[in-house]
Amino acid sequence: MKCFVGLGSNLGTRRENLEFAAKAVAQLPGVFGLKASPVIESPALVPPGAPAEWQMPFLNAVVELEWPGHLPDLLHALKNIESRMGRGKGERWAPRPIDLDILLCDGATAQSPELTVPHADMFQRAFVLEPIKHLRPDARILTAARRLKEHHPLWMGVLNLSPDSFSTAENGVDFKAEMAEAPQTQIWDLGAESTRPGASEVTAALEWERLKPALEHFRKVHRGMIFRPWLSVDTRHAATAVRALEAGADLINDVSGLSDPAMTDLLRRSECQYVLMHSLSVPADPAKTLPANSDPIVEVKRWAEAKLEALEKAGIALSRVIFDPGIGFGKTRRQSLLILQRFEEFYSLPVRLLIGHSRKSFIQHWREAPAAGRDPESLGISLSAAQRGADIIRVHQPGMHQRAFTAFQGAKT
Ligand code: A4P
Ligand code: MG
Repeated sequence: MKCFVGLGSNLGTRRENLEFAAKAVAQLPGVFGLKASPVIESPALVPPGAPAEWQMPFLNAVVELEWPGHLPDLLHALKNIESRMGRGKGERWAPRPIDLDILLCDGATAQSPELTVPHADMFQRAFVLEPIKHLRPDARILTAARRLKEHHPLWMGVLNLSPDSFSTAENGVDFKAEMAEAPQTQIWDLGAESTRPGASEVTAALEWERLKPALEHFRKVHRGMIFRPWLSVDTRHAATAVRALEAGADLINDVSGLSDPAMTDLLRRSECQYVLMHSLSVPADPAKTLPANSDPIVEVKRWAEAKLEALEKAGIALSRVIFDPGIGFGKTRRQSLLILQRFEEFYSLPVRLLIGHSRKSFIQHWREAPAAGRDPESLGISLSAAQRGADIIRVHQPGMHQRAFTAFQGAKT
């Protein structure tokens, strides 16, 4: 049966603890098909009156796996891993190198003090819902996560390989350096074609020439890791997407919103995740915007509903799809701003939501500045989007956004 196991660590080398425990779970006899959620960092939830030194931030993640036996046997196996990793019989909720909880199992429940499945508190806990929603984004989990006050968006860091882009990485990408700068980046988005207004179009061949070394480097740096960042490739060409998936990409970020008919076929044949973005033209044409007399949110949602229906009809599970309303693509400054202000209206769509506002020209609503000078405004918008429960936030300089958000959240609660 399919089971979801939650992992938490707030003592010692937290990331290594998660990795070690997940490998131990993967190696349990009969376990197969292990899939990992992204890792999120959250403040410790501690009981009232707990000592101040218990306030050590957690790393949390979820793994999905096939378990061949009964639930009590899985609990027993997990407790074994916990004790092998030095988890003592400490007080309830005390800091721990590892905590392994059974969250959900398909087709099985349990109801005793030794084992309650679904986990008794999972629908109230951001540190469970935020990672699990990226493995199982069903309506119940998405709704529960959005109702909570605490949110942990995934940060998607932009890595641009195109020489005419406004954020050029000069000699390809050094993932180790990027990750040292922004260790909590859960997704890296590699793009070889600039889509900003006025950019020239790039052939699929040139696109691949730029992407290939970066993808190979990414794979080498993360070989053998269970909790590695996801790699996204920003392309609207199915021919490029095929090669990227073969080279290990996890996600296709398609700013053209399925304009290449071969993309649907490709999605049917693969298991990747897919970002469906609303746009009217790529590269963005400032002259083509949504009609002035229409409600932009209604228009964009209607478009999304039709595309999602088409994807579903083509046999593509919506759990793999992420919708991005496409700030700045076919929208006036005011329309882009409205999308941010009324972001909650997109919650009725049955998928996760991504926001990509970073350095875009609508920011000049507040202040005229070239793209690279728009980071303070981008950061302000990120905090607002994170607070509203955007599932994924795509930014340049992800490290700065993560640090700001951690402080924002810490100061707020
Ligand atoms: N148990 C019952 N149901 C389950 C289940 N579904 N999975 C029993 C695992 N165990 C289950 O757990 C206590 C007993 O619960 C076990 O003997 C088992 O038979 P434990 O792991 O020994 O003790 P614990 O973890 O201190 O208690 P508990 O109640 O499991 O706490 P949680 O729910 O694990 O919460 N803050 C952040 N940000 N991130 C965290 O991961 N974790 C906790 C602990 C508190 N604050 C946190 C986090
Ligand atoms: Mg526990």
